[in-house]
Amino acid sequence: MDLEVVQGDITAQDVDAVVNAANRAMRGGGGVDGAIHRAGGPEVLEDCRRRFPDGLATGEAGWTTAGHMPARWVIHVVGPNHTRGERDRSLLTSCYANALAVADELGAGSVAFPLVSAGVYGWPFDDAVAAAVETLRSTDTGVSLARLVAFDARAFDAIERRLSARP
Ligand code: AR6
Repeated sequence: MDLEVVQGDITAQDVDAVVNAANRAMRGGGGVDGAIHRAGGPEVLEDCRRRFPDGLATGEAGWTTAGHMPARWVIHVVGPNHTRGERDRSLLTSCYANALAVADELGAGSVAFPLVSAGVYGWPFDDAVAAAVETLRSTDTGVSLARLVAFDARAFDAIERRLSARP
């Protein structure tokens, strides 16, 4: 699998699936989640209600339509809320592993990821980057392209440094 970093908006990525940093309620929110629901339109929320009437547990992943975005699917994950005391790192790494498993079920060849939990949920930034890169590198998957989407230059530089730290 190719693992790359770009700087930009995850909603604009021309990939099969974009990953959403959602919350357990799965009814929208701020950050990536807000951007995805705005760009995808109301059918994303309708699909969330239909497919996830009880929401989604922390660390898990599930898919909906991507509505009006270039991608075909949104793979929603719920990262741990570090700010509120959810500090079990395996809940963060499982977001990436479970998202790849859902991508495999869908037959998605390319998937764009945000830095899950690195925003509102307050996971220490460098470790959020490390968890993303190490899990995407080590998970067995049929996905051929995983793209980490950095929202700003700081995130881009941090991801690029981590990617080049080891082949
Ligand atoms: N494209 C790419 N990255 C983005 C974008 C974007 N459009 N917008 C923000 N980021 P966050 P979390 C970056 O807060 O920490 C929501 O309210 C951002 O700079 O979106 O998992 C949900 O509903 C940061 O590096 O997700 C939940 O309640 C990273 O994406 C809660 O926030 C993740 O930031 C989830 O918090």
